[in-house]
Amino acid sequence: MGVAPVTTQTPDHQHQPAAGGQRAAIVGTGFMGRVHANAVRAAGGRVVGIVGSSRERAELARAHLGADQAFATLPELIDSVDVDTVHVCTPNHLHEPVVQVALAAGKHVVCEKPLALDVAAATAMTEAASSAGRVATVPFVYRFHPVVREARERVRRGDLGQISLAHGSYLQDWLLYPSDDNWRVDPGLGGPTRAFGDIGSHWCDLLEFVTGDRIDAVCARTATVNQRRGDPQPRAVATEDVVTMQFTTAGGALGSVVVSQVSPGRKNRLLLEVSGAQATLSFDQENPETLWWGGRENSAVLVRDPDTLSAPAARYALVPAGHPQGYQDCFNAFAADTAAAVRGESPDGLPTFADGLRATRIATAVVTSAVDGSWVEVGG
Ligand code: SOE
Repeated sequence: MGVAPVTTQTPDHQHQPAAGGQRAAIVGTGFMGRVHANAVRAAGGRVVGIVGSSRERAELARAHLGADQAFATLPELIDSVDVDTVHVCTPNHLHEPVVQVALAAGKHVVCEKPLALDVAAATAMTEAASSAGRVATVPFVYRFHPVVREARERVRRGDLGQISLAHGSYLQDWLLYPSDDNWRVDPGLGGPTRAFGDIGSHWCDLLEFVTGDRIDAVCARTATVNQRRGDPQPRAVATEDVVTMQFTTAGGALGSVVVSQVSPGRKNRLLLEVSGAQATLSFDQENPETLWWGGRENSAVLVRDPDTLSAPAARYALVPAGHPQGYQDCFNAFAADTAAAVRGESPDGLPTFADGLRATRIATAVVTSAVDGSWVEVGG
């Protein structure tokens, strides 16, 4: 992926968002690039350019993603077309250099998670976005399920009572077999934690988003179930397939989470359950149209019904109950709120680089704990 230093000064007019939507550039030609492209268009924007690891790959992806033009490097794209926002969908090790190039050119940025390979890089990116005065967001998109907003609103109102316990899991199976492989497996490209950085980060973000509480210390164990991967030439694997983590929160709750990319039959099974003095809430990302609300006398399954949800949740309910919404809708809402932030609005609950930095701090504490076998303060 080309990230040579930017040599051009950005004309002032390029800082103005296009009327009617964002002019977006996408860096990266994989699955996530397609999801971002769909979201940009759904939010009324246009994908004006795509950058790939080579001109040929970019050109192949251009037609597939419906982008206007293909480029081999980001500086080349920035020099050639007017762009408001750069979406960084590269392997993780390129997030920092690509983001820095985009910010130096005065662009707003959306960067995939994990934001960076370590806390120093995530801090530098967050500070660079802040001093550039640009919008910088991270797609922790499960925040945009309407029933997640409902859960958060009920916690805010005090309906749950004092929270004592939080637990759950994020389970997948796409790396089940030793022949399953991906760039995320390589720590040089994906970072020192794979399962936790990739999907455990989503769980922790959702917990902190819904409860408003913060994980303050962790004690983790990791295991690499498939010690060798690759077909036809297996190689040693240095990143974990599964993680178990216990934690405490600043608000005094206890919790635990199980993270796995080798759980047969589980695809994106993010389960979050939180118990307070009055009620328990339970959210399952694979069934995101409902929220379980437990009480000592009565329990209920709440339906994503725009007519009955609280206002902050109904805002994200696009269609009547019974017509399911899903993952791409979350991404579309995230892109729409990012565009609103670029216009100077402050959408509630928009995940920013500060949240990406926060996730990197937690992931780093998990890695340290798994090595040391001790409880580790998250800090920050
Ligand atoms: C792969 O594990 C992946 O695409 C993650 O990177 C996403 O963040 C998650 O939403 C789905 O699974």
